[in-house]
Amino acid sequence: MSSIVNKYLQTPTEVGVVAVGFSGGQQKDGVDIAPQALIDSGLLTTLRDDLNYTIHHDGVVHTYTKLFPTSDPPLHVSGAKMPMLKPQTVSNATEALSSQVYEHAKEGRLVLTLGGDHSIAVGSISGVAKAVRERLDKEIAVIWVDAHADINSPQTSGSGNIHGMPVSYLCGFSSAPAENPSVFGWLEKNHLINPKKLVYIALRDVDFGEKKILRENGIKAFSMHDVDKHGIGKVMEMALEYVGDSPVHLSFDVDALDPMWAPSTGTPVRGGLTLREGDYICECVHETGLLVAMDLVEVNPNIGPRDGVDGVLGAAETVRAGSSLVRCALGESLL
Ligand SMILES: [Mn+2]
Repeated sequence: MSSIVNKYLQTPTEVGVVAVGFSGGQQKDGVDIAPQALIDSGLLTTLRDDLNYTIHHDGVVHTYTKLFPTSDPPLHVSGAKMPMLKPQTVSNATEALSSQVYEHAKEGRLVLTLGGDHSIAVGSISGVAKAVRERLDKEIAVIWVDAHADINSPQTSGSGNIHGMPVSYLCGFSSAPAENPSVFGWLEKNHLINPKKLVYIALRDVDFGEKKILRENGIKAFSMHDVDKHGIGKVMEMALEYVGDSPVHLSFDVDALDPMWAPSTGTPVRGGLTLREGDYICECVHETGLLVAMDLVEVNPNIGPRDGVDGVLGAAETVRAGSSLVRCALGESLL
């Protein structure tokens, strides 16, 4: 059990786990089987047996298929180059997830969301933001660790994939489109985050339109350039100073890690974090005692070179890396 005292959780030894087998925010199958792969690798047992957490988990990997509309055509939004893909599917799934996460967070538990693609952060972060406002009258800070900024609006997106847009919706830069107001129409003001309390780490593949959004809104970001320049130690010092004493939601996209460490992910980008640097980020966040929620997303066990015998090479490695990140954020330490 960690010796760090958590400042904001009412029951810091309890973790609410939501397993989200959802891939609708992008095009590749497989990211939906990640939660089961993480659980099968022993992640939850380790949290219980080695880190002494009480785990609240319904034992279900949620796919939300009952909530999917029978037809979900691409949504052409005014001013957009590409239509939004599976808009109602993503909206419905994240709405349900938001309530699930909210139910755990309002009890004062740490919430761990296992994805799934990164579109699910619209659900997890909104649920935590709402619960923390109600319970503590505070705004959360979000530490978004990712190769990508995921802050496209439907207008700036070059693909229409919603996993590249969650931050835009969470910041309130985008909202339900006039062409179909039921898409993310469920997002209320108390679900949103303050862009001034958002900090990125490990960015290295940011679209032109996203760079403009980051600049114009003065959003704090540490790219891989900053990690190279200052080292991960100094970057974490600066990132945590920026966060101050706000409750922290850590949203970790496994593609923040270099493909050498996490090859099985949908949009790998070379030049990323080492596994140790990723673990270090999580250890530092744990040590603050501010962590109230974590997402681990974009592990895709179907992606990677095939060896013809056991299936995908690199999948087990990526699952192990993801599992390590979660354990570090929840208090596993080297000594
Ligand atoms: Mn992402």
